[in-house]
Amino acid sequence: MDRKRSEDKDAYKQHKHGAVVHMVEEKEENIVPPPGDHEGPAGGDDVQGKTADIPKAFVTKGKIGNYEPKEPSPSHAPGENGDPVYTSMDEKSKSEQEIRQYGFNMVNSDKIAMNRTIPDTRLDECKYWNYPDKQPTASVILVFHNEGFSTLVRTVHSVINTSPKHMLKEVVMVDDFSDKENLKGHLEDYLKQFNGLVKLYRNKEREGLIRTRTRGAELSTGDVIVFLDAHCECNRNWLPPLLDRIRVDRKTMAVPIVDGIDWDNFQYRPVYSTVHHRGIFEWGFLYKESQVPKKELDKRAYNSEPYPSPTHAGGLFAMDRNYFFELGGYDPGLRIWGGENFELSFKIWQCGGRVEWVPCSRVGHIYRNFMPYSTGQHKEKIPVITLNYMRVVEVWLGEEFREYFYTREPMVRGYPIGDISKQVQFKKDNNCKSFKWFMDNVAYEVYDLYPLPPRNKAWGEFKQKRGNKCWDSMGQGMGGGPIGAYYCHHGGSNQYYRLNEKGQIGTGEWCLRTENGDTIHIRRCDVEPAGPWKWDENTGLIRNVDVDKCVDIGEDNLLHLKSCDPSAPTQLWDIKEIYPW
Ligand code: UD2
Ligand code: MN
Repeated sequence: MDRKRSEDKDAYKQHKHGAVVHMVEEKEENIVPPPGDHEGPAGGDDVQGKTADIPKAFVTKGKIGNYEPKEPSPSHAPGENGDPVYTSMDEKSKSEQEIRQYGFNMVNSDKIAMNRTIPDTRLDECKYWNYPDKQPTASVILVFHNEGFSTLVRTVHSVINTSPKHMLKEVVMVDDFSDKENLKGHLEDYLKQFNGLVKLYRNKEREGLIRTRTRGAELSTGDVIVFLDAHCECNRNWLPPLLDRIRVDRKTMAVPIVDGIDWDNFQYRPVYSTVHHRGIFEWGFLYKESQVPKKELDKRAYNSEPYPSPTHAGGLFAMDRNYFFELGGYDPGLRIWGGENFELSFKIWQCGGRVEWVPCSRVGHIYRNFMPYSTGQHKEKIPVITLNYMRVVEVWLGEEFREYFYTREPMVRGYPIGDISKQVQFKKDNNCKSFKWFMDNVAYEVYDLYPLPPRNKAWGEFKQKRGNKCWDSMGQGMGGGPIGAYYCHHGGSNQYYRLNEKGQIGTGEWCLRTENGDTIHIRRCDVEPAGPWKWDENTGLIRNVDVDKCVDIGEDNLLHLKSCDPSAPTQLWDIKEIYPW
């Protein structure tokens, strides 16, 4: 695998997997007792104001809500109730082959019914909401590139089975130039059973998920566009609570809670059960989720009501179709995969709309074990994801906040990102608010969870002044074993560190620290002490001020803290900027 490609894949892993969730211990909260009569959702003041004269969703005590489905009768088929299914010994090699192709175990998926049942993962209170009958109609848009067949069509079945008929105008499928044979004529034939409710379009070339979604929106005819990934299973009554928020305020992006479905055994697992979370980010724009500040929750009368969120993971959300286009849709300069979630959320918040997470709407999503497709033939020397982030940063962050991104990703500063004049003009024409406003009023917990990074003093490869070894993470990630020194490859990635004015040494979103006064490990930045480290440019010594020792290469090729010795070539370091582009 060439380095560029493998960097894209690493970036993918970090961006949506593994490091995704800012873990917060889930405490059992008191679930609100059976709800009493209440007109809601209370929402924010602005929403209340605008909606004084239109019908509201409401809760009735002990009486099941108007769109609640009947509980399905239990069956013993594989995967029912979201239970796991397993691969037998004779299926092993076939399933491994499928996993390599799709990132999912299709052998197991093929055993599961198209209309399998999944557990109800909502708060109990969700059953008692009543939603006005008159709702905007929805076009559910599924874009796909080389997806497995049964997971793809199970998504279609699930959308249709779980949506009230009069609310679902159509399912719009857009094939982003797949080359898998089973997605060709066979798919058209399969979709005939839906009698025209499901429409299939195909791209003439690979556009990436972002442009393909915009095309799907253009081809849609419903009032609201609802995007889902092409490997989802919708939970009970997921659609009305999303549409209802848009009915009340058309400038709301409504986001369901995304449960997990296992890529191997297809077990359906709730992501959070009682503690509400919302989407945020750190300064390299890795997507994070964290507990919703109490202040926001307290504005609501019921624990099952929607709450505002700075951003979302990207794949699953509903929006007024015209509003999407009033905002210019996605920036067409974004490529293939990544960053579009930030672009749209920042644009919405800064230009007068809002993003809400809706606890009573839950949809399961299969998280892949790896990205099975390439991010396309691009001439770029940096990952497309980073390039996308740069476009978002340049348009929406403004001078002050843009700097924090470049502090976190100094290597890409100045990389050409193409024309952004249309986006900048849009922001001006619409008097969109500043990123500082957004930070102070919407995403304020980010200040605490991911403090603004101090400026870099030096960054790049930490290379021996006399010798040819560089600091190297040696495949160790956050929480892992000690880092070492290895022959310099000048390619960044695992040999790429930053020293800042506060004396922290960082790599990616993490910091380096010693716990035992001997070896050096990758740990969270907020765990004190992360150093401080002092680099003496003249001698080259890098001293850990806490233990008053210097970084040395041990016999074992790991970095160790030893008594400082400016004559030891294993202790003398240059910090050299690298620009692989
Ligand atoms: C997450 C989002 C995803 C998208 C992505 C990029 C969730 C659950 N998923 O990654 O929706 O926002 O982040 O930020 O929030 N696809 C194409 N063309 C391509 C590549 C992908 O049509 O060139 C399709 C693909 O078949 C799928 C959808 O786009 O239906 C999303 O791709 P993914 O599932 O690989 O992304 P995911 O879930 O890792
Ligand atoms: Mn996905």
